[in-house]
Amino acid sequence: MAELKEKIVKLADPMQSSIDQSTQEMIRRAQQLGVETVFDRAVTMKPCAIGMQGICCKNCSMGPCRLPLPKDGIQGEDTRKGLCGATANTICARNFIRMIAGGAAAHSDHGRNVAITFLAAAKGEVNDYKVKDPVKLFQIAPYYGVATTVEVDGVVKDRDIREVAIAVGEVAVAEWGKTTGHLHMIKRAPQPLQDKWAEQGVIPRNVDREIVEIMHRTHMGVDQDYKNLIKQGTRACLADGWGGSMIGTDLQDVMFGTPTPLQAECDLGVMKEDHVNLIVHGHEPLLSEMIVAAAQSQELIDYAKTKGAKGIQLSGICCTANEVLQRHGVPPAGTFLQQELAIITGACDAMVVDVQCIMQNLANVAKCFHTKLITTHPIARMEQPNVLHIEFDEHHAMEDAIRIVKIAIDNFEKRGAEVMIPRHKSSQVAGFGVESIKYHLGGSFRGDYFTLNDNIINGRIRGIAGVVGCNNARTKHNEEHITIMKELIKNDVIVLTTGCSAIAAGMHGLCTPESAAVHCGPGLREVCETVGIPPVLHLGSCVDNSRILLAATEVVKAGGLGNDICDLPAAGSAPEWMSEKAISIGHYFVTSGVYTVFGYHLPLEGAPVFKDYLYKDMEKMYGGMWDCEPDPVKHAWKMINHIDKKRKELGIDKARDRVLMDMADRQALGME
Ligand code: NFS
Repeated sequence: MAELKEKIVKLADPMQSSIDQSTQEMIRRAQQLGVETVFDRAVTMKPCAIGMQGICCKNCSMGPCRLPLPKDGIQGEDTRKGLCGATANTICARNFIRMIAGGAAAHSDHGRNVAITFLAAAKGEVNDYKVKDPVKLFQIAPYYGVATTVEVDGVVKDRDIREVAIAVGEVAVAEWGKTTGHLHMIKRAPQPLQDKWAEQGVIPRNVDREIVEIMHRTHMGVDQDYKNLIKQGTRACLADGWGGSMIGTDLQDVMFGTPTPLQAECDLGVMKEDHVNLIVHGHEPLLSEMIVAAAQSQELIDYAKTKGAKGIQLSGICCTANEVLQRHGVPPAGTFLQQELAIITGACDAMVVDVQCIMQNLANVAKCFHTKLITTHPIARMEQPNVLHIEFDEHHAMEDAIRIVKIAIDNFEKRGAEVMIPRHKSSQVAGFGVESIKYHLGGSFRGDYFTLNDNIINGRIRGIAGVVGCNNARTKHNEEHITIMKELIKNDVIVLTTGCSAIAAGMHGLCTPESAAVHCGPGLREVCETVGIPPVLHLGSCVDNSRILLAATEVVKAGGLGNDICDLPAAGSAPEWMSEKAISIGHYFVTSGVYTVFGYHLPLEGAPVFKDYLYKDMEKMYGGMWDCEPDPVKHAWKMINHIDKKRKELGIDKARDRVLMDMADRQALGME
């Protein structure tokens, strides 16, 4: 530890690094113990200014070619070029769509693993997974081109569940590599949006092909037209949002249960000093589902007691946290930026990781404590000797899970004296989805999106915002997420959230129905209080952004708010984005018709023509467009202004004026 301390020249200021007390406390604690964290590294290492502008090309060994913008901007013709002649726009577009390829690959490979396991479960080849939600299976089957009924002797009957599951599984797995046709899920989008995609020629063929084609087109000397390059980026991101991610969400719901709202705690304070603390971190819920079951088994709880613990406290980090939260109420211990801090509590007996968003430095931090760090995925291993690798296999999933929980229990006794768990935790309601929004805002009587639409039309709800995505050590942890969400709900915009943004909302108390009275404008508050929902609805992990696409489609279908997603008074946001997955998500939101604002920065500044194409021309093609605004209040207002513009176009801006300004009018509208 002393060695580490010497290496760090400058340390992060805890107060400037995060708005969370728990995070601030743990950064301070790490510094006292001489354990380096991402917050300290962000102080010592500055990002590359040319890379940030998106105009460094390292796709061949004649480079890297760097094309920074001249200090006084471009005067006259832009003559910048790399050795091969590649322009700034070409380089920037190549880099941008390679990010889309990375993001779409990560989400979609997750979806593929789920689909493969689902098919094996349907065929009875694995014992630990089953169809838990046959209702959802029958609901989605038609989108996979699978019939749910059969006629026997003139009588129409439901098909056998196993038969339907096998057929859905086979179609799903084939979506990654089929040789003809287009992705099935595209048909779930509103027809005008499908028409736009057809007109632009961007309907994805299969998931893998669109990602591979990005790598081909961006290879040295292939596609040299930024418009054509981003067109392929569009195909690939649609193959993510309306493909790999959507299939992942669908089949996880069928196998593990469609989430329904439930209450849970959140933040590092969910860890318990007198319990075995096991943390699941990563993204794919295939193993973590089994770990939840194992950790709740009486046998293992009793085993933990024999080791002197009062029980087993399971918690999560990143999107695995969201997966086990939304289906089982397992509390998230923290966001992406809190992963090292969870170990620094000294109370983490084991952290089990699968894929994505796992910092390599975890192994260095774990070395300073008793924590067993366990990798489980064949594609994500760590070289350090203190890391244990237990390769997860769906054929003996439960066995693996039991082994992992036992390792955590056995490690409980080895804890050192240096335990410090922050006391902070908050309560939240999570587990919303397309189905539960329908139920909560439509009621069991109506069971549809009409009530939500009514409330948007009459102005109680000004609009809908999707606030999603990561944390980024280059911004103050959680500040942008929380400031933007508060500004939106204060102005009657209901927020749908996923990913680390959702964990941030949970930590800051925005995912409780009670927060409506504290933070909301009068219209949204009234709706939340009447139906008992939080103003910020937690819709799950980042692959569950597909739920937001489908919720938006339901709003379109319910009527009264235009014919397409781009007509809705809605906007998207990723305030503290960090990963390539966020770029893929951002672009599928834009090309599905959503005005999408990113915080921090976008790697586009070095290619103003390409940037303009994304910020302005996209709207003409798809109805949505990119934007970037690091200031959180301005960021929120860009979204609100867009929502107001859409309300005006729909002719419902007047209703809102009356609602908020004149009580008599509200009574006349039957709203009081
Ligand atoms: Ni999304 Fe989830 Fe978090 Fe960002 Fe990483 S966990 S998939 S990428 S950091 S939101």
